Amino acid sequence: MRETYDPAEVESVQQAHWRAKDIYRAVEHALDANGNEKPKFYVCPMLPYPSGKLHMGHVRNYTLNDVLYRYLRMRGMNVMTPMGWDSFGLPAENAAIAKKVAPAKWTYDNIADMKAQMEPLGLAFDWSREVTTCKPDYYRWNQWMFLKMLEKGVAYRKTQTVNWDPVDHTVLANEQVIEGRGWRSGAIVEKREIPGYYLGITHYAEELLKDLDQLQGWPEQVRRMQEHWIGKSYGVNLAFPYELDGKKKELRVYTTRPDTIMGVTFAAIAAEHPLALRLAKDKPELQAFIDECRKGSVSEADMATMEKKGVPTGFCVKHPLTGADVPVWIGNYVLMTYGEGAVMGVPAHDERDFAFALKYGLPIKQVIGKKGEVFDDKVWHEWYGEKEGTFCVNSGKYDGMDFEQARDAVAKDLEALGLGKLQVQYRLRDWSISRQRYWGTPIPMINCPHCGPVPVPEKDLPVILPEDLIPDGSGNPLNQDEAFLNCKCPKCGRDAKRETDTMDTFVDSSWYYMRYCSPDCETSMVDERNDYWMAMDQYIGGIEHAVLHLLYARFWTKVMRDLGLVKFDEPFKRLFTQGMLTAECFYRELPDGRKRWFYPSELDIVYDAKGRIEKITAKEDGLPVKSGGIEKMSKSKNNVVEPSAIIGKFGADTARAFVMFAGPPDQSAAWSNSGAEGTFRFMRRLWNFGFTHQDVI
Ligand code: LSU
Repeated sequence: MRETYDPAEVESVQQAHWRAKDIYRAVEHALDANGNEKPKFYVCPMLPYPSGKLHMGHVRNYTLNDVLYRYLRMRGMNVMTPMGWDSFGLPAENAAIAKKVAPAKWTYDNIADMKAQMEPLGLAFDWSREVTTCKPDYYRWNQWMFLKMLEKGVAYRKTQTVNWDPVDHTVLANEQVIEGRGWRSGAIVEKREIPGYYLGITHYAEELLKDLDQLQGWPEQVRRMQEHWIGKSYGVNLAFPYELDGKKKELRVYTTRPDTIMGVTFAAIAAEHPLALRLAKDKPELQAFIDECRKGSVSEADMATMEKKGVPTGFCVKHPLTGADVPVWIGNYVLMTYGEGAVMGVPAHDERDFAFALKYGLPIKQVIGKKGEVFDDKVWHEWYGEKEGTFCVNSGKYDGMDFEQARDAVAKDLEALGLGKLQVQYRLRDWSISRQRYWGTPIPMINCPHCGPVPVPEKDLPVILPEDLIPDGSGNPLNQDEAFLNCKCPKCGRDAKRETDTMDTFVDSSWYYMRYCSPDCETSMVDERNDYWMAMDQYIGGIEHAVLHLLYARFWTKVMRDLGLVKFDEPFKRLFTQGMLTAECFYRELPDGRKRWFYPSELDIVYDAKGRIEKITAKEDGLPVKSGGIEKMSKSKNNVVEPSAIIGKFGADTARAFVMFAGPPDQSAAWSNSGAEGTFRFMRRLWNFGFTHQDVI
């Protein structure tokens, strides 16, 4: 043992020793010294997108994982922890467009770079289990599962209104539409009716909700977020009858507030509602409004914030209980894809309807009262929308009833008339997995001009994605790739075309953690090794995946269970969500009001005796620079701390110890150079202590 602490030497020698002995390879059913089977423990961090740069946030996530691994291994458990690459998706495709290289090359190069950046950290990963989701030996099982889901009716094709970017020629997910424009092209997003494949996650809505109770090892916050997302509500599905073209028809709406039914003063329908399209035939001005509504996004969030507009159709439906005329409006805030594509307008007790009625001078009729409160029909007050501690007024026989009494009584009366019934509804929508993009798992379907969409036979899997195409931003290059495109219909044998849409990348992350258990299995998606390691004992990752990834993975597991592939209901017994790493950022205001952000290395920073900043100046001109406070590490603010720089300066043990000492692991923690130096001094003291006492240790 040397007297001076030289992390570079210690770490490289030690890591070479670990590698030579392959000591992190995990084996099923390992035995202890007495020949007894050790208890197993599967701890897994969320795998990275191979962006090319390892982030300090990754270091925190993976070090937490590593510490738990080492602790439990020392406690005599058979611990396994793997690593892999979430390597399909838009970042690779966009980088490919910008750099004019194939996304495959960009991705594989980045994986190699990131692996090289991870290596010096000395993490205890069992690399023999590495999973790369963009490789055919992995994604073939996405395709296989898709076919199984299709057989079971869990996967299906449907044409639905989606966000369409007219410049990038692709469908955008709701979160990719920012203020009505495509996030990449900036083009005003249009609504389009596009066919795509959906996974029936809503079949599992009730179980996904109920099983949250099993997940006591998850943060309460994450369980609540999933509960909210699933959004179970009890309401009434009811009909407003009308007559048109000599036929008796019904306008159906769903409401969670049947207690307000006597306050209905209008009905609003979506622009694509069949009734709207029918009425527009007689009234051209309606068609103009419908066309206007076609622009704009279909996200719920945008619906909530956009300016509400509407046009009266001049047509009336009948109130189901009173028979009174209810005027029908077309409203830009009503979505065809949510509920029935029509809503009952109760302006006195719904904030959106209230704004709409004020704007268009529609009657506002109070039907809910609260003790000691006076109703005012000019200004919205929170209590108008409440259903706790309120009672019906101006509602005839329902007067005085509370919410539940009124809901049940109204439902009963509607049912007796054959015009409605109680219905449970979920906010959760089926998962749209089709992406009009190249860099993803090909959807294993063949479009035949005679037979329609036909599934690729199982024996022909995988459908291989060509890796040499270079997208230019004008749409999916698979559409131009004859070798990929042309095939024979498996049903009739005539010429057909392959489906060119690919799957959402969240499909890849829905089960990668199971593939780690049997990464080399060629005959099936998972094998008995998965039964040994799963369910996972501890999952560690960011809170940003609280809803999407963690919900999809739970759903996917339940489908696998129903196919007899696994025996458990829930994939992750315990979940830990680490906090973000933050760092101070520095800026100077430019004459035009924008901010120029400086890297800390471009500055001279003078600290006072207590470590507080006294003065900041730029090296280039000696003029003052301001502190922008502590913010999430972000490229745009130039406050990203590079792990390799820290490891180079202080060694991996300091980087690892710093992120562990920086604060409670579930809370955000601020990076500071002085803190890193302090940690380094601590490591040196520890080394000196070991050196001094080496004969005792
Ligand atoms: N590939 C997905 C992903 O988030 C995960 C998959 C399971 C859907 C954490 C930080 C992040 C996550 C950062 C892990 C960057 C991998 C990452 N992380 N801070 N990939 O590469 O904490 O929460 O983005 O647990 O700044 O690192 O992140 S990722």
